[in-house]
Amino acid sequence: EKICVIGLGYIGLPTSIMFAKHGFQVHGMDVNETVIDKLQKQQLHIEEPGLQEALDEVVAAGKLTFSTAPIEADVFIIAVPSPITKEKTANLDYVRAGTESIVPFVKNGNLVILESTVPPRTVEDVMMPVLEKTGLDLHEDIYIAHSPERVIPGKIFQELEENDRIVGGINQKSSELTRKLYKSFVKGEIHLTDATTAEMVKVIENTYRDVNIAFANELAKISEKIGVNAWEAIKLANYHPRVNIHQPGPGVGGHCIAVDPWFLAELQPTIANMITLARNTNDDMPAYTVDRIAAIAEEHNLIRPKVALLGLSFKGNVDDMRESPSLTIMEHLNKKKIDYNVFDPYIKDIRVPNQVLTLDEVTKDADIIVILTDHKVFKTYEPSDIKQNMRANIVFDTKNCIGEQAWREAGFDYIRLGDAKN
Ligand code: SAJ
Repeated sequence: EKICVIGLGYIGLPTSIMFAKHGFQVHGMDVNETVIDKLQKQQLHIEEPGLQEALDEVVAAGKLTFSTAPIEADVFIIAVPSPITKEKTANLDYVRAGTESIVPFVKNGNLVILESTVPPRTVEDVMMPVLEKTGLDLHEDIYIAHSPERVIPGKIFQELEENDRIVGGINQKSSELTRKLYKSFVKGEIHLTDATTAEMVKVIENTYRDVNIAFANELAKISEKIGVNAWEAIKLANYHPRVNIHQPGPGVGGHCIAVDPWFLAELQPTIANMITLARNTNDDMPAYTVDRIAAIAEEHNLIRPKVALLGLSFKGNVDDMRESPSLTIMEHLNKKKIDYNVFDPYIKDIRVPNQVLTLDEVTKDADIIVILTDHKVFKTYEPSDIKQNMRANIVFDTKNCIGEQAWREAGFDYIRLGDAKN
């Protein structure tokens, strides 16, 4: 069987590789010529553990090819971006264009699968009208399903295989054919439903996480006022068998959790009150973090504080800066005219103003270190060495991830977001 994958990003590329590894002939297409040029030379445009080796293996075996146009196939998988507009609505241009691009190639008996995360009803109301242009009877001649990706960057291959999967067809046969296809590499359960429910399931998973994080952030702010360490309180509450509160932090980044809740809010804005409030609560965290930085500087009588930001990626142990709270924090620091440099050991080229490429440079003559991302490697840094390099010795840990004791012992004033006890 032949599969054509539309869109070769964080989802499309690993998914192409998985199918290529499991007996399919796969063709990957992307409209970005640079991406295709690179992939044809077996070079990557994204970072993910294990991706290079896996790509080399399937390309060498002749199982995966690339070009900027789709080709005829038995199965088409659309894995294109579905970003958000300034007005907080889904931009479905790529989904539309991706679907348009396969219209000339889709024939009787084919299966078309959408993997991109989309507002519920997109398959029925946006994709199907485009597929009508094939002239085929969409309920008789071909099969259509939504099978949302649910993998986490950094562990994509493991999660592609191990996670349960949701498959929602426009009819039973579409669902079953899609399940059979993914069963070639998915070890988790594959649950069948209809297309619109599958779209809903994907979006509410991320919305659940966003609302839960907003709750944690609110608890952090309350804790700071009432003499409590929110991290400790949350940890203890989570020993309850039916409680699972997430962690506070400087904001919610990435291209999923900070985006998908809007896909629901957009559909029913007057009903989605809690979802909207949670989203705004998390979006306010970068400004809150900067207010805390300014307050810390004032409490320490620093007239012109110099801040060392550690962490640019939106979460720990990845190089992905998309929608990172760090970027918003930098904007707020600019507005407040607070001096800063930023360093991220995962990002090895200069991508933003004020970025430096070594720990030494970022801490040089700095007063306050602000930890913004929970990279594991931060815990291996030697506070006493860093101290030599700094002016004042304050560390503000927004992710509770560097280990308070070592920094205190080295003579740092250690301050944690959401903690009134320090
Ligand atoms: N964050 C917190 N507190 C927490 C957990 C996360 O502040 O307790 C922040 C992180 O620092 C980060 C953001 O939230 O800035 C999002 O990170 P994440 O690790 O929660 O999620 P993503 O965006 O990398 O991946 C999510 C995953 N969804 C769920 O866990 C429900 C993943 O399974 C999805 O496939 C992915 O979105 C997606 O593509 O939709």
